[in-house]
Amino acid sequence: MYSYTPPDYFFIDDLLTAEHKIIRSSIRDWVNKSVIPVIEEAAQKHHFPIGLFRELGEIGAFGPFIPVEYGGAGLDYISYGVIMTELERGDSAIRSAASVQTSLVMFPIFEYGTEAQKKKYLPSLAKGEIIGCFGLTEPNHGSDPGSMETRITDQGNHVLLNGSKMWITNSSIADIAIVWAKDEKNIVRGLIAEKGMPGFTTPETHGKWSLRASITGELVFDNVKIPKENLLPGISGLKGPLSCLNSARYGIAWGALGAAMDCYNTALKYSLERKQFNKPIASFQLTQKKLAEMLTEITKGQLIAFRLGELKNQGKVSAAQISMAKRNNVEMASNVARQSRQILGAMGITGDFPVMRHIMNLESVITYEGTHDIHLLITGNDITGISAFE
Ligand code: TGC
Ligand code: FAD
Repeated sequence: MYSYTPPDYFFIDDLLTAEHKIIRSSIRDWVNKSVIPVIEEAAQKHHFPIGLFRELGEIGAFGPFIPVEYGGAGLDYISYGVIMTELERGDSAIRSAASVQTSLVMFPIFEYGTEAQKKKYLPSLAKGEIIGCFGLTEPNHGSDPGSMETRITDQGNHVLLNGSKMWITNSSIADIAIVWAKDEKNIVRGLIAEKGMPGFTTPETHGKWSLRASITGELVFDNVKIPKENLLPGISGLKGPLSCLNSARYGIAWGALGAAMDCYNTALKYSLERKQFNKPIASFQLTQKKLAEMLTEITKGQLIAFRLGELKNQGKVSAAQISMAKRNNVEMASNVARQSRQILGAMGITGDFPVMRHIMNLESVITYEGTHDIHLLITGNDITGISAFE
């Protein structure tokens, strides 16, 4: 019987409001009821449980910080964070679905879209009636999106879109795609491509060993006519997509805590129950060292996430602070998951426990939204004022 008691060694709960706790409790209940019973089989079968999409909308996981008038919940960023933690405790794929819909699709429409675009798309995105995806990465340009080759050319009342995007979460099930492409002046522009537009295809990527309960694929554009009213008028330049990434990376910094806490919780429980040499394995110093170090690192990650949330709520957070938090918390979760697997011995590699699934998922999380090393270089740049990217 699965049970979950998240660690809170430094009483971070005392810093949360009653509203944060109510939100967390309702998302936790939903994850227990709707995600935990199905996620292992979905991951084993490399299948996204699509019915969960509507449910994510119903529980308010899409656009929690978007104003109520556009279908969001008008909540603060710590609320967004605790939602992401609970979802990723279930599986990174579920958090990914909420990250993309909220930060990479609703956020750019809300921040940079026209009033007509906001009214047309945001309420149905919030309810999970339509699915969005975000196309920035290309086959030849991942860490360096500024070199993208996807192009728009002006044709009067529409633009023609040509190029391709790769590694796109939810590409083949998305109704709309936020796509970033360069115009004739080499300026990055954002636009909304819709499923079914002639020349727009979305081949799926098969055979992933990571994020198996999430759909990943391509976006291929062959002379796709995009009406000018589908351009996002409020932004131009690479800072457009990068500002969306700030929001998603913020969510991941919180989300990774959920995976880490689930692994810690699993290892602690198992080590108290599993006996070797006539004693619980939790009684051995080497097991205690692992558990103590896991809890220490989780606690540091919780403090970073909470402070990041305060800074974001106050409008004071920097992109570099978000990078540090994403990098630290994902690496921490990955290390905690591996230590947990060690404690579980052979059982750790089975689907009877969530640990191996978290380990595999975190291999994607440490790469997407900026790799581990790119975030290190962002911190280096922030400290020294010197970019080491080129
Ligand atoms: P650089 O010259 O530094 O900057 C270009 C312009 O952008 C501005 N800028 C930012 N603006 C907002 N937020 C940020 N974080 C920003 N970083 C930079 C900058 O001020 C400048 O503005 P302006 O007005 O002067 O033009 O750009 P660069 O070409 O040197 O690249 C910098 C670098 C490497 C940090 C950046 O490109 C980067 O972050 N690369 C990583 C790419 C990445 O994270 N891709 C993620 C794709 S989406 C995804 O993975 C979704 S996973 C979804 C899921 O399933 O959860
Ligand atoms: P590369 O950029 O080729 O990097 C390869 C290696 O080189 C990395 O270790 C990197 O750190 C290193 N490297 C690169 N440049 C430097 C440098 N200057 N200095 C030092 N080291 C460097 N993208 C989207 O646009 N939308 C999505 O929805 C999306 N979903 C994804 C889902 C999954 C499951 C995955 C795995 C990826 C997804 N991505 C998505 C793509 C993701 O953002 C990219 O994979 C990521 O940005 C890295 O790009 P890359 O894979 O091309 O690696």
